[in-house]
Amino acid sequence: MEKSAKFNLVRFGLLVSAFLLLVSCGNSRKTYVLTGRIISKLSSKQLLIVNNDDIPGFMPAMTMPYEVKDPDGFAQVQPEDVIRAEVVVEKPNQFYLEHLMVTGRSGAGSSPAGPARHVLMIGEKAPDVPLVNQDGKTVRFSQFKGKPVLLTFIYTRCPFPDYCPLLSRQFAAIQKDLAKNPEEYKKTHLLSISLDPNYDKPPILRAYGLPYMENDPKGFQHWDFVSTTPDDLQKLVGSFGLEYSEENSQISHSMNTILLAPDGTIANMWPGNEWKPDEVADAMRHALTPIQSTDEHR
Ligand SMILES: [Cu+2]
Repeated sequence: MEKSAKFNLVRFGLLVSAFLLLVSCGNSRKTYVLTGRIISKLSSKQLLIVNNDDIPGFMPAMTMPYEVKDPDGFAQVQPEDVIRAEVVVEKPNQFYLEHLMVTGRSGAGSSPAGPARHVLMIGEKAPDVPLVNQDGKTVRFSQFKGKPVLLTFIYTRCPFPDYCPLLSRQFAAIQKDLAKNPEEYKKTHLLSISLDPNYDKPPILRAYGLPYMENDPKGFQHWDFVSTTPDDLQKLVGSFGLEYSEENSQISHSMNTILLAPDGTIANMWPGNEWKPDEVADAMRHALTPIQSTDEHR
């Protein structure tokens, strides 16, 4: 098994090199979103053999090995998992996966123990748990029906500049971008959900959020900072595929930013922190304008 896998690796490696020579000209760092199913896992090399879907501009649909530079992500995946990840291409022949996220499980026979949580996939509906915002008011996803809602998970005490503070800065950029068009602004909404419900009470969320809206509290009409009960938080992070644990008031967490379509189903997800605010703002605008079909279905 191990031996034939190695043989295949060499074969795939050659194939992949050939492809990359064809498709990559520059040597600047590029990222692509990969979706696919894990065929096997080689822990000794931190390699995954993935049957990836078509990755426009990078690789047609095929089964090939990927090096993974995300030890936590690597540890949590297993064969048969359907994943979403970022392919980082540094040079024509150098690429690896980052920000791994399990979005589903393939194979009809599920394990007898059964997964403790169901990670939602695109098109599925998010659980409508009550959330309490910076003003102490209860809000729910369902009350934004008809609007695309962008949500992410943060906590106010997060000490890592590249984590929650970065996500909040990116949300601030999206808020500003959408505000340029009052119609779009009115019909969209942002939500930052706290990963630290015991500490992030309404006044703390309010004080945290204000600077991200240039200290204008009117910004809260378009961007709520919310927390929920620890139980409901577990439900949410489980549904959105976040890894999160708390130890001595230090929270370690992965990142995922989710776009809910106007009907409350998941329209898109951006794991990690390397997405661009304008790309996400564009996705929100896109979700805003339903595709007008001129075809008559009969
Ligand atoms: Cu954080």
